[in-house]
Amino acid sequence: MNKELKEVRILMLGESGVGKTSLILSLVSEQFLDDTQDPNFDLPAKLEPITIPAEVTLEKIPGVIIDFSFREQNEQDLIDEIEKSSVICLVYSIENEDSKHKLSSFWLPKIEEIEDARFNSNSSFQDQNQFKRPIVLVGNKTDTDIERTSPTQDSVITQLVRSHSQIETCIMCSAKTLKNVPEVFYYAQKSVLYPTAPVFDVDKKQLTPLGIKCFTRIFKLCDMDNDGRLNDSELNEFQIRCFGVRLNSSSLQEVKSLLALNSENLIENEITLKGFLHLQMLFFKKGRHETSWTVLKKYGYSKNLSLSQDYTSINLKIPDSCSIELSQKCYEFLQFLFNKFDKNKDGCLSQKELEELFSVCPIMPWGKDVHNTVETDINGRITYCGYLSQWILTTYFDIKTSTEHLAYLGYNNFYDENLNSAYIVGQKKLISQRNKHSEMFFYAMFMDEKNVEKQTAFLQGLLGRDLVQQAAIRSDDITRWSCNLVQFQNIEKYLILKEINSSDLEMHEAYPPDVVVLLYDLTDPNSFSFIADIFLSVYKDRPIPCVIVGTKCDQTEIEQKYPINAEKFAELYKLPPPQLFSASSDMLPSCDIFPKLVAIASYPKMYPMRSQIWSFFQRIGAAAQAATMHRKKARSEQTNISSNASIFSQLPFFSRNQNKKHRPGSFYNPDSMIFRYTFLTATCLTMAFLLLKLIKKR
Ligand SMILES: Nc1nc2c(ncn2[C@@H]2O[C@H](COP(=O)(O)OP(=O)(O)OP(=O)(O)O)[C@@H](O)[C@H]2O)c(=O)[nH]1
Ligand SMILES: [Mg+2]
Repeated sequence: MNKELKEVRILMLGESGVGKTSLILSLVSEQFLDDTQDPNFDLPAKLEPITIPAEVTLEKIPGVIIDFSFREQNEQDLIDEIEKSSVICLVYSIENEDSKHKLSSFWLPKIEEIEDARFNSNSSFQDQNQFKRPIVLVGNKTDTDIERTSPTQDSVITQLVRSHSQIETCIMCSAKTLKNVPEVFYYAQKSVLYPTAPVFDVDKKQLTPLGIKCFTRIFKLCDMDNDGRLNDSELNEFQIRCFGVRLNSSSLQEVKSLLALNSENLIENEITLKGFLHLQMLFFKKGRHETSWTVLKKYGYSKNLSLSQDYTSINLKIPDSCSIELSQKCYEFLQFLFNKFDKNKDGCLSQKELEELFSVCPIMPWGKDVHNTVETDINGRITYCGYLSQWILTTYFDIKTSTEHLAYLGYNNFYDENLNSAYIVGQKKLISQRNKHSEMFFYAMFMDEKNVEKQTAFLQGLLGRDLVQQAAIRSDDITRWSCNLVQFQNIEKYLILKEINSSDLEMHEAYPPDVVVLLYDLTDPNSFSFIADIFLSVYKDRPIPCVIVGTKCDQTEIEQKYPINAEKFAELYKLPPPQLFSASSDMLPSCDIFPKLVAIASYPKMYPMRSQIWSFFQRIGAAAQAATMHRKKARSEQTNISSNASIFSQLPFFSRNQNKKHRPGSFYNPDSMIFRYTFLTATCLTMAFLLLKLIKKR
């Protein structure tokens, strides 16, 4: 059912006296009201609009029949009515040659002129492949010449149908004998609901390029195992999805024998894309437009063959203060897609595989920069984690685009439901109300705009790339985002890093960050004053956690030109102790900063207590191990901490990470050593206590 179409508006046009009003009256009253026989009856020039109730129409969409008469109306009325109509019934009388010739000399050019003016005034029509409204040619008064009852007998009419693609069909009828009168209105409705022109080229007798594109997408979505063919089970699923019934074996055989006429239509008894397109073409050739249109509509297409608004959008109430996240169902769909297109099963999507995955979308949505935004393997192929990261990023910042892509990729048909279930209304954007169990977090970074390379280093650090790897990135492909899965204790979160500068401060309102990272360059003496000023002017009084991070910690630190140093500054404003970061290949990238950011964002309510909390934990020596997920080594070294542990015991030991030489990827963490010693001592003491108790009892 086409929800976008509220009614089918049928406009009756043609020369005066051809029988437009009579046809409508004959349909409604089921009898011919003959004004020539009854001197007391005068046919009105024009009837009021007549409604055809939804119950008796195709697809339960009501119809409205509009009469037109130049006896009462003028040219402007004609323009207005044509613009409002869905279909035009262009009537001529077979007993009146002039009414037939006026079709080509006046009516068809006039309609075309009005359509063209509409197209030119709204260029988006052409962009969206909007199509001109269909025309049904109606030859009335067949009762006057019983020899001429078929339009094919008339060379003028045959020629007109050939030369005007807008003419959907031609039908002969008689208002007097009621012959074919209901059919006139049935075909008019049909031409609106199942139009030929967008899908099938009548002249060439083949599918239009746009029709081919749409059916190719449908074929690819149905080809669940991505082998380029539809097997019986895929074909049956398609059949059930579109028509609600299975294909019985004899109909299946019938379809296949029809296709077998061309060897390219079937391979090993399975239907190829060529065969599928051939089948759709046959439906149009045989006038079974509704069969193909049922398929097209099921896969989201509206009558101009663009995906309908209903199919590509969501209808969810998202309070201003809330963000939206991908649902479990959506993750499962994305996982299915990944597996379907990861043909060589190497756990990564190569550029070719990625292009195939998105080949059902109008354009390839992920540019080259995606390789520098999310995790890839050493050959630059996107890993599963990287693939999900990019979806999360797009969803967070551009839900409309993300939703459209899901629609093109067939989410609606995969689950046979709309896109609402692809999302959950997520965490509160306000930091104080945020739910710590949300799927992901968002971090903003703030940096000195003059030092662009620092930002890239930090963004790429999240992806585990050192300076050597970063040097290979082309300047055009440098991004201002990155996203990766980060693990902090037993919490796994996608961490989004967004680089901002002083001109992007309004980002805070639209996408409030969980944590602001203030980066300064340890080797630039003016660097700290910049972020200190930013903190004091922008963040001091905001409830957003801020972390100061000194970059290039592999180099010799130079004293900053600022009255107090970073540690004192952090202490004064109750910030966590400043952290260090280096992207140098012989040091890190020092990825331990990223789990710490997750830790802060996980417990934002602790933030107002700021440094007291951290110093308290420093004193008691509680420690937690944190590591980024994308390093497998880190996984195996991970300490298992009970998920029932109190919120306090989960807080990371947040001392400044000293400028120690770490083996790349080893994630050696002095904090976790303290934890282990504490744990060992506590265990020994408990055991000694139990032993003493036992001895005493005896
Ligand atoms: N024999 C015959 N006469 C018809 C038929 N349909 C209409 N007429 C007659 O043709 C004449 C014109 O019919 P109308 O229905 O008024 O024609 P119209 O197209 O509405 O004309 P305008 O309102 O002037 O534009 C009337 O006398 C009708 O009785 C038909 O099927 N057969
Ligand atoms: Mg009339």
